[in-house]
Amino acid sequence: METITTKEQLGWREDNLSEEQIERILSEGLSREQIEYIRNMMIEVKVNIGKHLCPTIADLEDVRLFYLGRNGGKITSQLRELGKLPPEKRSEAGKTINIIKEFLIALFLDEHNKRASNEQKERLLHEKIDVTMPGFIPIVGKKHPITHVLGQIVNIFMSLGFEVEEGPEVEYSHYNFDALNIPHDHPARDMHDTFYISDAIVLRTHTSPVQIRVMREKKPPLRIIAPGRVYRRDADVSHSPMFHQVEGLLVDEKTTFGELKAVLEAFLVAMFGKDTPVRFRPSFFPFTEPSCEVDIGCVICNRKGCGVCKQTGWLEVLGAGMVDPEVFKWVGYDPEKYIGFAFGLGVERLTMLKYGIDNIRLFFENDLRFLRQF
Ligand code: 2NL
Repeated sequence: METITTKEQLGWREDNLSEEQIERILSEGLSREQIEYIRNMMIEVKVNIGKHLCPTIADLEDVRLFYLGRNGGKITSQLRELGKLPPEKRSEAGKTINIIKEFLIALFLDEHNKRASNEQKERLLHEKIDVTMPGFIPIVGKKHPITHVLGQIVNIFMSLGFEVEEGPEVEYSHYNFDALNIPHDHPARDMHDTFYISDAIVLRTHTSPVQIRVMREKKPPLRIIAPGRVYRRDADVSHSPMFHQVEGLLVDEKTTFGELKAVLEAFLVAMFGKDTPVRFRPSFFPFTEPSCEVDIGCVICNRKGCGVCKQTGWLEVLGAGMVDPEVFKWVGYDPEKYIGFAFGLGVERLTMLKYGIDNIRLFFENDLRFLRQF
């Protein structure tokens, strides 16, 4: 059988193959029949991927799969069936089909690249970006009004030298009630007013137990605030079963009621403005003696009298007093040596007064129309 190793032997006038491809074929020393087979196969494939037959990458892929697809591709199948040929024919047929496979892989890659760059050119030609179109405004979150006001309160007291302390929301009734001199028959201890986890464990009804814990661990002087969630069995327009409180405590060897007044006045002026009227009224708490309640001039009606201040011109914003010696005894402080003041405020109530909100439930319904206003 004639083996072809030079171009002259081929005697082709017009080549459908490149110089490199011809050299590659000649290097294998194939028969004329095999070489014609390669050339005819390349012509067939080129016709099938001619521009008008498969203009897009997807069309090209269909043709590629027809020849090179893993399952049933024409060339792939031929490679698989080499084993069925008589042994003396296998080698030459194998070389032939592998050359075709090699040429086809290169051809499809080349055609793919041509189409890809054409498709991009087309797209860029027709795609227009209107830079004058309005953009999308991203939805930006913001702080919950309670978080916002709680942060303000904490910042004001920190500027007055108070440190922030935290403690558990599930608390011993000992720390929540007994330590604070709250008698066993006090209505606050009732199952109807307090969430009991068990006989001895409650959801804290105020953050005072945080201060009890700190006093048990640290010696005076002490200047702390305890912000956090508290729980009471109560629900109406001004009460929520969960709300936020900030309590404060200062303990030293010489502490006066005048200092209590100065600290709370400084806080209220920082919170509500420098001309805010402040007044102290006598009151009672089991954990302070003497005790007082603190009012500010009504921010809604400017002390003329309105529905919010119930025609009194004043709004109650704080409870406070000098720490009862019984509390000091409970935590192991000498009541003859130490004296202190304490205060407490409800964050929801303060926020409602500050913004003129008439229903506490608005804070917990997650209605963005409400929350976005702050
Ligand atoms: C109110 C009244 C108050 C306290 C809280 C307190 C804490 C300790 C000792 C003594 Cl550890 N007192 N806290 C004192 C007076 C009033 O809160 O109306 N809160 C919303």
